[in-house]
Amino acid sequence: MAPSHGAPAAPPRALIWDVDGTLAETERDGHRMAFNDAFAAMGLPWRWSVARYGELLGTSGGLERLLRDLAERDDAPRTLGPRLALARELHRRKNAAYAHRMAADAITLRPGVQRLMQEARDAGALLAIATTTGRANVDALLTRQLGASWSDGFAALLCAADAPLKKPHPQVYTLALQRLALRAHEAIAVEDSPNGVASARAAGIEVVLTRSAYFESCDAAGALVVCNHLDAPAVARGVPRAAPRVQWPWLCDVHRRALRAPATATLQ
Ligand code: XBP
Ligand code: MG
Repeated sequence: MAPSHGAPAAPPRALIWDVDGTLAETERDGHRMAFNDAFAAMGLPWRWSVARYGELLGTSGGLERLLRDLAERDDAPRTLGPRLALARELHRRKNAAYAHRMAADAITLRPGVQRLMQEARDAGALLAIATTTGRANVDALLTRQLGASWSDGFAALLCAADAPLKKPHPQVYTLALQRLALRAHEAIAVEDSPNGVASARAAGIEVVLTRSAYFESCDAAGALVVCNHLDAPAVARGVPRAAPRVQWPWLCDVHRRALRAPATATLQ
């Protein structure tokens, strides 16, 4: 249960991170390009432009995204069995291509990600991951960016295989809370997209929205904090002055205020 209004709230005990778009620009510059690698490797003329991928991003999950695109194409298999088999093979190849791209250091972490992780850790908070992508994809990104023992720094890792009901469904966040043995008001999520914000909010967790390239002007409704990246100025619901960047003590403060006086205003 959340603390009663007006009661002092303890600092958050965990910071739960989304992966794609939040830790790095992996959608536009990683998965999209790896899907195109897979189309080329299978001799298919299809390519997803930056704009087309943006449309498809409303569908969470790479396999689900492929199936949506195939269903809209005249030149894809018409019957479900062959279409599913093609999507599965393309998805498998996409993940292999993605691993190659990540190993080549194609993508670096977004500004402020490592700093905020360290600040939370130094303050005694736990870190966790709650993502729609597969564990192998997270591993490919973070091994290159944080080193081979990156997972030692996280108390819980929840990926596609753990939570088949994809964002905006709250399953991945509900499971993360269970794994951490915490209640929703004891954690903060970091997300880059409306689907991600909706997922965390549906699990009862307050959210920092760090807008990624595809969501530069998305609706921030439901978010506690919104910023263009974690080292950029940030505004918080119900707090008149922007902060120069998202720092852990400030985040604890706005979270505490939110718990004491739940949402009356909405961020734009
Ligand atoms: C984003 C997703 C994923 C990736 C592709 O997840 O929706 O589907 O685009 O990865 P999040 P897969 O923002 O929650 O990290 O191909 O493994 O699905
Ligand atoms: Mg994301």
